[in-house]
Amino acid sequence: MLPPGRVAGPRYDRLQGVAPVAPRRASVVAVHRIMGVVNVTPDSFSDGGEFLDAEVAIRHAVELAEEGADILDVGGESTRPGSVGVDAEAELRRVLPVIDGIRAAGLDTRISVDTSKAAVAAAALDAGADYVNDVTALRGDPELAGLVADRGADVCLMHMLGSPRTMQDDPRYDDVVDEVKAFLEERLAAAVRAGIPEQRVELDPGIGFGKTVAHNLELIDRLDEIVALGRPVVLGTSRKGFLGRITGRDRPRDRTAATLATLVLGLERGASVFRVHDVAAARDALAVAAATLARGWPATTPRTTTRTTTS
Ligand code: HH2
Repeated sequence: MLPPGRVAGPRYDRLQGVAPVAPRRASVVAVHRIMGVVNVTPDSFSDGGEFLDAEVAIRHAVELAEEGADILDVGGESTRPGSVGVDAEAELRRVLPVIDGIRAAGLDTRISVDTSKAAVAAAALDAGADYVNDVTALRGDPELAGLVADRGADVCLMHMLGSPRTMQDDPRYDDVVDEVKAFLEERLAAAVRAGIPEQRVELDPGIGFGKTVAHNLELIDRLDEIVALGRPVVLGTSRKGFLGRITGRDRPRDRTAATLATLVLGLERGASVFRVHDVAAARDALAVAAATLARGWPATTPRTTTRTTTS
């Protein structure tokens, strides 16, 4: 029996030895997930070139899974401000061996492929990916929506103003949150019209994609308004430039602590999926934030870590 005023929910059922209370925001009840970034690129803004070799990328992916990633987001094309993109062949040469290698290593962690191209998504899904993370929200390739619908894959639709090449050239909005929300609502409707069940769609405000520092901060602060659209919200703040502008940290890898602040704020406002480079740190920060909001913590570690080798 729970004491008066205390509620059980999906997250709290897993907690042992503590009686949970209602969270401050009802949406926090949903279980959060960590999406670990696996960039197989020479030019990503924070880790470009580090994991271009497939073996190194596979080892990195296995480590992220051991650290607590629920999803591994494998990408072969940088979308950093000013980037021009690569063709499907080059992207496939980068991501396919890594997806194959993750599955060959015996990991059953979900894999998303960070692509806007139907040819890349099709091959990635064949190789064992389950989820398409499209920063163009199905606007980049007319074939992609139909493919996602046919394959029954999950999809993330992200907001971006313009294209990566031009998006940071003086972005302007009357009300950034209202405009991002209207865009995501329209793209969700388009996805459903293309035959993708609404339950398979997640939404992302696209932090840093055609936004000033002030726009990013307002989106994080008012994230609950995006959550109100009723689909899980993905938050991708990890190591991004606006954190460097605020903290004075020039090197993206020095922005972990700054990133953690945004995760906690995002969780409290109801975000569900956190796309991060630093999975272990994110896992701890989110665990403590979630326990605080739930007024409870797991009596035992909820995740068992097993070592998997890729050789
Ligand atoms: N951010 C990046 C790439 N993909 N996908 C979603 N859904 N949300 C994001 O915020 C997002 C994303 C950019 O980060 P990163 O992959 O680290 O850099 P790059 O694009 O330079 O490879």
